[in-house]
Amino acid sequence: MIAPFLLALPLLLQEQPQKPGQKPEQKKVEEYKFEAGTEEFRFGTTVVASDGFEGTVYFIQEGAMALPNFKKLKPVGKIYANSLNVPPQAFDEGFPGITDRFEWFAIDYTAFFYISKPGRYTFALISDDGSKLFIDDKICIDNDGLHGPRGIAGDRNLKEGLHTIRVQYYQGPRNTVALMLAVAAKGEELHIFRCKDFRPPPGWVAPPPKGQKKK
Ligand SMILES: [Ca+2]
Repeated sequence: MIAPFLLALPLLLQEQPQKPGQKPEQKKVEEYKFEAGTEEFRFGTTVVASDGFEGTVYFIQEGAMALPNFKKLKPVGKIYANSLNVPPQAFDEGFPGITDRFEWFAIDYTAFFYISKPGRYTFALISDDGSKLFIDDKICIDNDGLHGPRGIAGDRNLKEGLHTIRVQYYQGPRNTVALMLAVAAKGEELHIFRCKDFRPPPGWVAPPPKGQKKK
């Protein structure tokens, strides 16, 4: 049994610009504490699960100062996780079953999630080194670059229904890592984002893709 982990980090609230090319505005918010939960703190396992994050692992060039262009890389394997909950820690084990590499790698995580209560949601992304959060293919948090544990928050209005989430992460040089994604609906405290908390209601059927006629 792993004890709950309380993380206290100053968070920057980041507002994404309306026009491409502009830098996001950043406001410092109060130091935030949240419980990281009691799961095992790792990036994921090779046990295939279709209802959480699917992470594709890549090797990146030594010396990388930012996230890679994933389209130009060949994947080395896949991992699966219900949440992204790796508090700041030393890391040297790599990915059992995939690779023992523990530095100069990147992971591209994707998942679907369902919003039952529409409204404004705050996300917080903590990483060592760089990371980015995309909701419905639009950037929500840019926490890229070679850096120690750093938390950035961003918010988004979400309609009822199914949404996509993508977290891109990279680890630069040895030996420390961190990757945590937290969420809060309006009036809630930030807590770890767990895919199982955002599943569609029983009996929900996905609408047909755009352009296809209903039968
Ligand atoms: Ca690092």
